[in-house]
Amino acid sequence: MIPFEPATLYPIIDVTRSRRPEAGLALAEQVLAAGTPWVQLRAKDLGGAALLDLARALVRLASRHGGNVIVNDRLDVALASGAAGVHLGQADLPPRVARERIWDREMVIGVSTHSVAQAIAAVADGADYVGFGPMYATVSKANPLPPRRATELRAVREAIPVPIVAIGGITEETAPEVLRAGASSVAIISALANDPRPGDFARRILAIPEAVRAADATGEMPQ
Ligand code: TZP
Ligand code: MG
Repeated sequence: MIPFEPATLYPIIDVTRSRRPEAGLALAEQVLAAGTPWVQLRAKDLGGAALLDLARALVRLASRHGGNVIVNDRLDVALASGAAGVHLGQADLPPRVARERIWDREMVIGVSTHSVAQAIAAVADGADYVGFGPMYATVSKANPLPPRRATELRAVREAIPVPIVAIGGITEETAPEVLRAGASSVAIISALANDPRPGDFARRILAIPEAVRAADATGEMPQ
């Protein structure tokens, strides 16, 4: 299995509602070219056939850049497209069942969680990483839960050994504090897609650890 070793940015290419598949691929190209190793495809409104076409195109694109694709919600599409992983919500297939269905295929399985208890359960059930959030108010998800607190994220960090991908309303301004609170990575939809230069946005998020190290050395906060 390709081990899930996330960079600080985990971009979600969301073609739900107004965003067209072609625009999603163009955005993905820019973040992959910037060096992002993992990209999630989220397409709540696409049927299986259209989603499979898009997932296959994204897998081809990612492999040209040495990147990997995780498909949101749909294990069947993840398997059929040759994606490296699947991301499951609390209402989707349980990770243990998904793992059984993969048979001899090795796949990264991520699970969305919203509490310490859910994070512990997800890892016990075979999650390779957990999503945690929402950290802030978000416009990208229907009926989001209230924002979680940084103290909850710290508690999740102490409770589980796998990478945590924080999500929900994260921006370039808030990403450093989320990473400092224990997230391995920040999952971002809108702040990335709305940036006029998504490749540069990705490069700046990917460079945060370096900026934090430099700031720690000089005693200044990273910009
Ligand atoms: N799950 C919790 S918040 C969220 C999802 C899928 C949406 C994140 O998008 P954005 O635009 O970065 O807030
Ligand atoms: Mg889901």
